[in-house]
Amino acid sequence: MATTITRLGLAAILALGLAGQAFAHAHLKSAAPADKSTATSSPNELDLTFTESLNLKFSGVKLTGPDKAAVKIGDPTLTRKGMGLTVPVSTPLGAGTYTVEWHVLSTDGHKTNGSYTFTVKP
Ligand SMILES: [Cu+2]
Repeated sequence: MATTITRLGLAAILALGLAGQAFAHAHLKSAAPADKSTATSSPNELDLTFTESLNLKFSGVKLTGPDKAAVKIGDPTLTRKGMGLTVPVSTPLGAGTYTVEWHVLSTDGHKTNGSYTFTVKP
């Protein structure tokens, strides 16, 4: 009897855990260059990792330079089982602080967005 109750309890915990995951939104977990970091050379890509897998078609990144002008960057690709977004940066970035604005649609259908900055100081 005690074993049955324990099993039911475990099943309930598992079900709650899975439901919680299904309803979670995609939040930025980490990035390279990292938030508020200083890069000693121009990065050749922006690499963002999210907490959920993404729908590439509705996800994107915008890079703004120290002069507030948009920097031309490549098309994003999905990495790390759909939870990573990698964007090539072919334009060498001069010294200054850059802003990365991201917007994503996670595969559960929720949209999230945010921004962070990094500094290039060669
Ligand atoms: Cu969600």
